[in-house]
Amino acid sequence: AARADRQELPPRLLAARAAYVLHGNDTGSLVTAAPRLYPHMWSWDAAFISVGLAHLDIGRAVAELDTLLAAQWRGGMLPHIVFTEGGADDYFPGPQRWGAHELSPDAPQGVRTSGICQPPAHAIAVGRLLEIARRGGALDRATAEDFVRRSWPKLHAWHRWLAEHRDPGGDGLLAVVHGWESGMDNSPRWDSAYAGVHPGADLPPYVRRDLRLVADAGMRPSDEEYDRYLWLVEEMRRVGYDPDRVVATSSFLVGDVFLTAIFAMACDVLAELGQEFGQPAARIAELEGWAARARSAVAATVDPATGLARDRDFRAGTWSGTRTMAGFAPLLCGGLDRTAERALLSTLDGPEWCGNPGMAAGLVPSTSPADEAFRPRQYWRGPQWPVMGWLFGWSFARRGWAERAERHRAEGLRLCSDGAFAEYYHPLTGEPLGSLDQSWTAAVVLDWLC
Ligand code: 2M8
Repeated sequence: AARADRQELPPRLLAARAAYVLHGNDTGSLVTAAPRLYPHMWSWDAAFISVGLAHLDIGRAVAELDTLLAAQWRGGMLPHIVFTEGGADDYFPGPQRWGAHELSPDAPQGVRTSGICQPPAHAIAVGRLLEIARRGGALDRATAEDFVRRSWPKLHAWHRWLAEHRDPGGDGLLAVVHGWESGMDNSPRWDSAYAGVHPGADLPPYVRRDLRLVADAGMRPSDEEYDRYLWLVEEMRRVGYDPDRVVATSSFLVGDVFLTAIFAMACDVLAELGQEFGQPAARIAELEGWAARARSAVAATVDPATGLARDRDFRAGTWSGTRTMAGFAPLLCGGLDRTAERALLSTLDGPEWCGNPGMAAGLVPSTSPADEAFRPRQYWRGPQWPVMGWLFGWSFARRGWAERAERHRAEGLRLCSDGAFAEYYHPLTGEPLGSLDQSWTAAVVLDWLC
């Protein structure tokens, strides 16, 4: 049960506060991921944020995704950060440190970005945005439908880039070249792969900014982790962000099972939108093929001993063994046989996960409280992330599990009813952690409420 000393805002007030947060973080052309810690646009944040914006103003929601798409790289990659004008020194690593535009001919003109990507949740957001718009008037519908037509080829190119450049095993399991690409930066999923990353003596010096912006530095990754994060950037700089040379040379190359599940779902949504909006049959067939490959690749990672899906370290040739939320990837995208799926669902409901009697709300924690890597206050090592709760709920609804989807919504709202819109929450106490007024948290709360 939620802690007695937590305030609980009534739904209407909570929705008003969520709208106020999105408005407050809006620079005009983009909604920053958070007011101080993340003063720029992040790729997958923008996807979730656009779903929240759709409840307030369809045109503004479309503009958010247009801003991201305008930063698409020549080969199709959507960059993980789009930097706000002028805001070079308020986040580290900023555009200078990435040097993407100086080093790569593929970087977009007129806007500065990082040189890596993030999970492809965008088509999922576009599908949801269209649903929301269709509940509104003719103008909303027309705006959203026009956007689907305009954005479809760009999203297809993004998916093609992933399928062509990030499938080093050739079986559909998509790889990340940096933990930041997974969006779950310091998850124990990556610990063993990061142990193989050895920062060179020539790693240029740097000063972190993030530690000054959270109440407790222990909520953020360690300095040793940051050295490795920056060393990987250095490696990519040295090959000019050429996508294939990056995959060939990066000392971190891990098949990310959660990103792959998101890709499978996003390909399905994009294929469906393509059918509806008369896009070329050959391209729709490509999407269906990528979805099928991704789905079976996700299922193939399952550990026979635990039933959980695993990441694959391509450099070391090993599977990851920790119990993180990524283990449930096959429940999101499907692909398991009935028996395996039932077993995984009961693991999800059991005491090591959502059914843990000590938890304040029954949302999937980033790491199982039963795992030795569990750190309840530290970022992706234990806290619950409302935005991930939304993704689980959305996927479950799509899979036809309405009751489970509704439970995620109710538990997510319970966690967020304090109105802090925290980046993440302590799973045992419900304490808000990380950044407050985090945009994607406000966005998913709005979608849950409206
Ligand atoms: C976090 O990641 C950034 C680096 O990309 C950071 O720690 O500076 C992650 O939670 C990531 O998933 C998220 O997109 C980003 C902005 O919310 O913050």
